[in-house]
Amino acid sequence: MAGSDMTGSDMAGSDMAGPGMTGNLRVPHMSHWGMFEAEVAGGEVVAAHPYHGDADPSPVLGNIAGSTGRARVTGPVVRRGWLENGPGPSTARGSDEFVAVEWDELTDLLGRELRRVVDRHGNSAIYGGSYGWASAGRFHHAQSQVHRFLNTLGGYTRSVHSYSLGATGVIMPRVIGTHWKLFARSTSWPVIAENTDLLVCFGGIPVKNTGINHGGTSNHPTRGALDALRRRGGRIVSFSPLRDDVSGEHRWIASVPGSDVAVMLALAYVLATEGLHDREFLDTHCTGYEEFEAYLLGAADGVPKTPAWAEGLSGIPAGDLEDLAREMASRRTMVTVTWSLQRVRHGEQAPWAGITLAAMLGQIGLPGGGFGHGYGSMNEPGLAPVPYPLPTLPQGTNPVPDFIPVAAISDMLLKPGEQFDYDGTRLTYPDIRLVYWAGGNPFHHHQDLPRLRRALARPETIVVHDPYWTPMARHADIVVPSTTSLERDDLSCTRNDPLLVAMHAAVPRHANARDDYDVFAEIAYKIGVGHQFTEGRSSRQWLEHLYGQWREFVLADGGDAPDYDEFRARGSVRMRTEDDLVLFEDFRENPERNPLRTPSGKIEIYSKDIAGFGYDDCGPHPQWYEPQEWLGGDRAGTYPLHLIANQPRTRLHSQLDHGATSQDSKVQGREPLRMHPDDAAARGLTDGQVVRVFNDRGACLAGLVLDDGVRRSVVQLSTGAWYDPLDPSDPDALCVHGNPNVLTADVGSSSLSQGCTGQHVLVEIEPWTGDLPPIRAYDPPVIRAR
Ligand SMILES: Nc1nc2c(c(=O)[nH]1)N[C@H]1C(S)=C(S)[C@@H](COP(=O)(O)OP(=O)(O)OC[C@H]3O[C@@H](n4cnc5c(=O)[nH]c(N)nc54)[C@H](O)[C@@H]3O)O[C@H]1N2
Ligand SMILES: Nc1nc2c(c(=O)[nH]1)N[C@H]1C(S)=C(S)[C@@H](COP(=O)(O)OP(=O)(O)OC[C@H]3O[C@@H](n4cnc5c(=O)[nH]c(N)nc54)[C@H](O)[C@@H]3O)O[C@H]1N2
Ligand SMILES: [Mo]
Repeated sequence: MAGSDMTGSDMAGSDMAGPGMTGNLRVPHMSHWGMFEAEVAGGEVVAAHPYHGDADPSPVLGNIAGSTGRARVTGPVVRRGWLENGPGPSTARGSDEFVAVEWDELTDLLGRELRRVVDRHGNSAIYGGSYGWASAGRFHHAQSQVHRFLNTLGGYTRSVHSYSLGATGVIMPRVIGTHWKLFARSTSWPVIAENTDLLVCFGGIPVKNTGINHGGTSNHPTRGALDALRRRGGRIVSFSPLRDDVSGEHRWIASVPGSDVAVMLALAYVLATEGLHDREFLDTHCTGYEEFEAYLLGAADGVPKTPAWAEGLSGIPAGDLEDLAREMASRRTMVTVTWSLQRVRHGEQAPWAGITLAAMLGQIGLPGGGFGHGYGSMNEPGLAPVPYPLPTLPQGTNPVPDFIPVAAISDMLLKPGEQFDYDGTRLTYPDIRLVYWAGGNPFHHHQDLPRLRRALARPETIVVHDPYWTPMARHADIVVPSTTSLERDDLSCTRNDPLLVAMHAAVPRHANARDDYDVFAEIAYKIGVGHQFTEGRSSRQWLEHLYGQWREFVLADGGDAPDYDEFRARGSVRMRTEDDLVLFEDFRENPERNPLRTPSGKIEIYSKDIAGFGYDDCGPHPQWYEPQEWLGGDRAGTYPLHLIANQPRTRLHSQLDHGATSQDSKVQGREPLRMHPDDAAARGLTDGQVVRVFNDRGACLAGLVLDDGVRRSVVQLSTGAWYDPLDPSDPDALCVHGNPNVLTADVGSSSLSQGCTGQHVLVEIEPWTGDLPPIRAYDPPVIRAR
């Protein structure tokens, strides 16, 4: 375990927390898309300067300057219908007007409503799953705050796993005993750059995504590592519908979206039939290869998974697959799978088949060989972890047993009392009366927004904390105006970054906004649980307390960390990291002494537990299931374009969609949709035109961008344009802005994981011939005084 030493502050001697060249104040700060100095003038952030140590800062920083005062919730408000008629289901959510109230009235009202629901229906009637990324910073992290708050009230129905990794989070623990170690203890970028000969990437390694890291990051090494690998003579092969999923030189294989598992099986078939697989590794480190091989060769179902079979599904010539399989077996090869491949129906199969293919190559645990999941999905994979726990606000305990897989939100609200399958159990949807959201935007993250709107009409009360008038805030009954991280002191760090950063408030609180912590504390005091929530500490005292706890770990580890005031003044502290990791190196060396946390201690190519569940949509070994939303099926007869709803290049999710970088990418104010010129010509469409994208679930407008780096019959429309219904009172309204989730299906990945499947959807596209409706998404709703 090599480690870099502790060198104290990385910013000592830099111009952080002092005046910069323009004479304006600059303070150190952190966002999920990187560390920066906020330059402040006239009470506003006028520039976000990337941290000088960052090799490849994210362009998303460009959204910050000048944007943080727009679209803000300026004071507490309550929906008129709720205020006048009291709690109850309502289809007026999303089109009703709001009434401005005083803070004292708002916290009274919230306290009383929470008490009512708990007393009458019990704590499980509160949904506090509250998924979402919120902002960087360990203390003011909105999820931690809302969960701690609801726990002091006696708990809430929670959610498990994420929209990011719904399928992986359930399948990988069963196959390799963990899912997070795949990212946090992944083979490091320098090891890949120095050792990998052939990087075979399913979904590419999109550098655009590595700008982001949950909780922040001080460096972005991906682009540099890929360049270093190529300079050494390493090669990159990318299976992807988009050429630019790998930046720079590589071999682009434009396979049919959703066909990756078929391709992986065909590569495995060549290895198995030509004796290129590592029988010894499969015997010593894996279980169930025999069952899988029987399926592969067709003994199980009469269909050998040959390259010719895969050609029919993927469009990739069988000969190319044969050559690639042989090359993979002859060189140091790493197989990588992006997270997007599991955000689809049957999402378990791609990572499971990927690790099985890597196991057959026998290079798992060798430097630069084996398997990777999430290189190019997030900055974290490939970065060195820190060896001690991070400062963490304790969330208390939640005694309520009810939970849902996170993407089952609409199902839960629409089907109280109904049963469903999840990971080998039968769960029952609780009867939710109150939904409490802080730090997330379901109108960004959830599928089939028309259905979500119907679901959100069901509860009696919806509470949303957000700094901005997001579509979710518009659908709330009670809207709590939060500060942004730029208005608060905090501290930030993540498990794979060497810097603990002192985030300094750059600007005063906007209008009548308050920190989530202060709002929760006030409600908690009003209902008699104040001390449990605050433990008597102010925000500033919490920061010092959390820092102090963390400092103990560092000192015990022989490191050097200054006291709190000195830390604030320096701006950051550098931690030790575990450099040059190789994923599963220990397990490879000695699988008996370092077993995986699976039932067999080995890689489970076949899972007896999953066999026991008997699911028809997730069997006991990786296999090919025909997707619903793909070009190979009947539905493509009606909706012949495969839309990829991937992560936006120009922002994080829906955050700061009104910022400069995001706005610069829009076409006539609409979200850009990329299409191959041939597909456009076939429909009489031209570059820069506004188009209508539709299927039987919904429709949106988008701005056309022609690009021959998009596979034919595929279009790409990223997530994140704020939902902007032409008629806000109609759940089926056209979104005039370009939110792809009006089109996506609200269907779980499988009975096993019930994860988000928003990445793929079939659509048709036609010219928009009507008048161009204005974008109103960033304008606040109607708010009246009492
Ligand atoms: N079709 C499709 N849909 C997808 C995906 C896909 O690939 N395709 N990807 C999915 C994935 S991976 C994810 S992670 C989700 C992301 O979905 P979300 O995480 O819900 O999206 P964000 O836009 O990051 O929402 C964060 C919200 O927190 C607010 N916020 C920021 N700071 C604070 C604060 O201090 N306090 C409070 N109270 N609020 C704050 C922001 O204003 C914003 O509204 O989307 C998912 N949706
Ligand atoms: N700039 C930016 N970066 C982000 C985010 C963001 O909002 N903005 N969000 C972050 C979050 S929360 C997450 S979870 C990660 C998500 O990380 P991912 O889910 O990996 O990211 P995506 O961009 O959705 O998808 C990556 C690429 O997969 C390709 N792809 C899609 N379907 C298929 C397929 O069937 N086969 C193959 N071979 N390729 C396919 C698409 O071309 C797409 O560009 O991204 C993170 N990074
Ligand atoms: Mo995510």
